[in-house]
This record gives sequence, structure tokens and C-alpha cells, in this order.
Amino acid sequence: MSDSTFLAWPFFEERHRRRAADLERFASNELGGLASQAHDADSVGATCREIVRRLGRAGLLEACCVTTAGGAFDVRSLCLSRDILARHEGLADFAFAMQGLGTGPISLFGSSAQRATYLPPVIGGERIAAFALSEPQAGSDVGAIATTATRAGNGYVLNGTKTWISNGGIADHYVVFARTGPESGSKGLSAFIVDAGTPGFTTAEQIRTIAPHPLATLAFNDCRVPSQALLGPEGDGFKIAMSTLDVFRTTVGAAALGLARRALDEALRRCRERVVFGKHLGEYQLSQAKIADMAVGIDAAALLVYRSAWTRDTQGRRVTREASMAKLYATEMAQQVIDQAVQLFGGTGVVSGTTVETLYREIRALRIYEGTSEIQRLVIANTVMAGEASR
Ligand code: COS
Repeated sequence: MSDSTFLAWPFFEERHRRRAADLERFASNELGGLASQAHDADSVGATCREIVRRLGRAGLLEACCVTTAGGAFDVRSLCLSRDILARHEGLADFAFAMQGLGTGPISLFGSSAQRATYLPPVIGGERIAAFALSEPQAGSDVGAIATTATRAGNGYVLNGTKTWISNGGIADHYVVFARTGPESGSKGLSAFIVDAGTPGFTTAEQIRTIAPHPLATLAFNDCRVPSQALLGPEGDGFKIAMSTLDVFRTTVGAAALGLARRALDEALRRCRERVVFGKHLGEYQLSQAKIADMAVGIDAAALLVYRSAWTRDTQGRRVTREASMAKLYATEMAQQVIDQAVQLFGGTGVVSGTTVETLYREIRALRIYEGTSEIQRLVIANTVMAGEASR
């Protein structure tokens, strides 16, 4: 049984503890065996759809969207969900998180008509969402986005390429960022909601990764969308993207935390069961040192993650610095914790399909997506050097 003493921390309210219990029940009853069907890039999309359907049926996707104008995310609920789901099953965490990230801009900036159309089916687990920001030449440098959206009649025409898009190819709608103005860099970007199947919009390529999940390159060739597809004011695209990442970067830290907790659980089991030179592995001080470092890293990351979530929830202000700290520290920590778990498992730790081997592949992308560790350091340094407690 994983350590759940953190739930008594003052960051949480009673409803969060109830949610944690619901998630544990869901994971035990609904996830068993599902992910083993998703062993490659072809089967993973169908498995994600099934996980989303079950999460929706259980009422667990409500935290992913803000349905009322002026409402706010409960970032602690998002983080707890990712922490717990990732500990049980990385793909379930991914499927959950993308329902939130893919509709985050609609929750934060959508009109009432856009909310009413797009959010309820995502909460119900009937429709799948995606967030299309990155391009071949614009990953860390969002200001280099080259996809254009040109005004034409009562709408816009989109041209360009998006890549590394999670849920690409299986999503029902995408929030797409494109350049609408002549300005360069972060100015002149806008956000659009594009439905799958819109003429001129295609999945150019499915991308295969070390930990399979639906990921694709998308092509827009004279893709016409109505003016109602514009999300928020024209020219606010960069702000919309960054505000969304302010919420979801903290949750990436929470997912890393869940993966690390699972690695510690596995390492503890290994220390109890494995006998070497006539003694259990856990009786050796070298093993104990590893366990101690893992436990400290996990608690430190949890404090940063839930500090960021609590600050956002209770103070409602920008948490750019706190979110970057949480993501940076938790993802880097989890990589080390999982690596130590693999070491304790020895040869078994690198056998395909074992839990620690799966974790070893799953954690790697979290240090890259939604802002690399290098970008998080830049963001943190900028805010600290500007003398701001937070931005
Ligand atoms: N919330 C709201 N507004 C924000 C913001 C935030 N979190 N961050 C920046 N802005 C605003 C700024 O206030 C500024 O507005 P003004 O021009 O009105 O002053 C504007 O956006 C530009 O900000 P800044 O100068 O900080 O932008 P940079 O181009 O320097 O940003 C980084 C650079 C690297 C921080 C940004 O491009 C980034 O986060 N890149 C990583 C993107 C990423 O995560 N990619 C992965 C793809 S998503 S899976």
C-alpha cells in the first residue's frame, strides 16, 4: 500500500480526501488489465478511448473542465487525480490529463456557447480533446509558430503543420494556435477550436515513442473554420497558451510524483523479497540509503506540487514560478527515483514489460513536454531575478 499520509497535509480539504478514495476505487476496479492491451502505437488509441469512457462514466473528468464563466479549476483535484492515476497506470493518467489540457483554453477563455458545446461531452468521456501548440520549428520557442490563420469571409483559413500532438488522430476536437497578425514572436498569435474531420485538416503521421501513447503530426491545408472557432480575442493566443500551461504544468509534476511513488512501492517490495548473500536486500545499508533518498525526493516534490496547486486554488493568481518549480523538481526527481528502483531490481529491472522497466520508459517524456526542464529553469530564473515572489 502506497504512503497516503500526505493527504493529511493542510493543502487539502475533505472533498480532496474523498476524491482520493474515489480514484483509488476506480483504479482498482476499472484499470486492471486495460493497459496491457495497449502494447503498441496501434492499439493505444482504442485503449485511451476506453479509459476516457470509464473515467467519464465514473464522474472523474469533471475536474478537467470549468463549465461556468468566471469559475476556476480545482488544481488540487487535478493533481491528486494525476498523482493517483499515474501510480496505478501511466496511460490512465495520460488519458485523464489530455481531457483537461485539450479543453484548458476553452475552460479559461471560451465563450458560453463554446463551453456548452465542447465541455460536457469531454466531461462525460464521450469526446476526446487535444492541445495543438508545437510545430517542427516551434517547440520551446512558442513565438516561432509559423501556422497561419488568415481571415476569409466569415471565418479563417488555416495553413501549417503541428507536431508532437498528444491525442493526435484520435481527438474529436483540437485547440490550435496560429498566427493571425503580422507581428512576430509572442504577438499576433490566436487560438482556434478545430473539429476533427474539418476539410483540409488531416493527421499526417502517427509518431511512435518509447512509452506508446497517441501522438501525431497534423497538417492544415486551406482548412476553413468559422469565426465562432476563434477562442478568446484575436492576438491573445500566447497568453491563452501560457495561462493554460500555468495550470497544467503543476499537474505534470503530480503525474511524475505518482510514477515515483509506484517506483518506491516496487523498490520496497523488492527489498523485502530479494535475498542476496544470505540476507534480504533491505537489510543492506546501501539499499536503505537508496530508499531514504527516494522517500525524501518524493515528499519534497509533493510539497512543491501541492504548494503550487494550493496557491493557485486559494489565491487565484498567476503561479508561473511555482508551477515551473513543481514540474522541474518532480520530473527530475522521478527520473532518479525510477532509475534507483531499476538498479534495485538488477537484471529484472530492464526486462520488457516489468513495472519498473515500464516506469523507466514512461517518465522520460515528462522532462520534455509542456516545457522542458531547461525552459522551466529559464522561467524560474527570470521570475527570481526580476525580484518577484511570483508572476
Ligand atoms: N500567463 C499569462 N501571460 C503570460 C504568461 C503566463 N504564464 N507568460 C507570459 N505571458 C505574457 C507576458 O506577460 C507577456 O505579455 P506582454 O507582452 O503583454 O508583456 C507575453 O506573454 C510574452 O511573455 P514573455 O516575454 O515572457 O515571453 P517569452 O517569449 O520570453 O516566453 C518562454 C518564453 C520560453 C517562457 C515560453 O515561450 C515558454 O514557456 N515556452 C515553452 C513552451 C512549451 O511549454 N512548449 C511545449 C509545448 S506544449 S505540450
